[in-house]
Amino acid sequence: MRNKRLNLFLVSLMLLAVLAACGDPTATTAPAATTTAAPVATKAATTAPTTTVVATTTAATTTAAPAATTAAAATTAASGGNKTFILVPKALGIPYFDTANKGAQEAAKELGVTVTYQGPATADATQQIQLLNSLIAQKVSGLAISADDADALVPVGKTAIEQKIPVVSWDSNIAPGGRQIHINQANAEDIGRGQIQLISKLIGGKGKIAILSATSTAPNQNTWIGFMKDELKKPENAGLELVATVYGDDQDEKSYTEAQGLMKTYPDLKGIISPTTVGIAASGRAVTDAKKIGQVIVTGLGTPNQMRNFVKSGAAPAFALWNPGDLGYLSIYALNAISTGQIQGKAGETFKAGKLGSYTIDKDGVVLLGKPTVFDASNIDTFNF
Ligand code: RAM
Repeated sequence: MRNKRLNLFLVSLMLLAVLAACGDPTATTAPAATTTAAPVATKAATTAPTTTVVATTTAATTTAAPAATTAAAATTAASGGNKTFILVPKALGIPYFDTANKGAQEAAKELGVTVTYQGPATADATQQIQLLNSLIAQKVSGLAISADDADALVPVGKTAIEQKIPVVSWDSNIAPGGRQIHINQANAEDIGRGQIQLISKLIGGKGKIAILSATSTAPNQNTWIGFMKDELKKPENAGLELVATVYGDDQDEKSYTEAQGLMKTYPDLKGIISPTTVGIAASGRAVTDAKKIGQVIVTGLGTPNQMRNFVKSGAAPAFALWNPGDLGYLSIYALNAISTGQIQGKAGETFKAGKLGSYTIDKDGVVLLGKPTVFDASNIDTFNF
């Protein structure tokens, strides 16, 4: 009798274990797999920034790919899709791009696709092209790229499109021909001219200013700088003198050193415009460390979380940006719309992008996210990214 009871107990235990193992795989595996895929890829590259991109790619794909496949398999069961899109930033390890990836993951969940986040260790076009070639060879379902060089990426973008792998650029454009759509964060002219208007307001319309940019080939920064220079030609900006444009390559230390160099070379410098989230934060720190708060004013494009202290201290009283999360979200919706044949990337076509609403492709193949926000002491605490 006792044996019989024991046997029954053991059988029940086994049954429970089997039932637990057969539980809904989409509920448990999919979210875990999706969230591990991205950080693993990021960590592999950021902890070893000196490794070549090939090593980075291998690390990212060997570790991220199986997880991504699991997620894809799980979502296939739930929604009938099995696409894996890749969100490619200019470089890994930059909070702005990490936030874009968060938005991309949100879109992926809504669309029932997988998005992995893979990029070069530094903002370098050659490394980015190597990575893209490897992703094409893996036959991924689509590429969303923030380009390190507009023209250098055209051939690789063309190859992908020829192989039926849709390509959108976002944030930093690939020249037409190398992508089907470009997702632009905001009107480039407004961004560029707005930067000069902002510094003029902050330093009272008079004095020496310098630009601390990202890399010298960065398509987005170069376009904005073009408009800044044009804005400086206006009579109302005659009091502003642009003395230098330097490049911190979207690397924190290099940007910091460049900001220090500007203050040394131009002791009477009044302002630094840094149209890059990496450069503006490094400039804020350099001005603070040099005890030049109020003497050298920093502005540009930054993330509220990185700039909050500099706004409060007065090192960077105001700056601008859009929501990078929305940019990543919209990019994945656009890529999915091409991938599913809803649109081909032609002017006038319209697609839906979840919570953001409908978007239309303009005559240049560009989709515009919206308008930038100016952050200052009055609103900085209401933003968290
Ligand atoms: C950096 C990158 C990115 C740019 C922002 C403003 O994060 O250079 O391309 O859009 O700054």
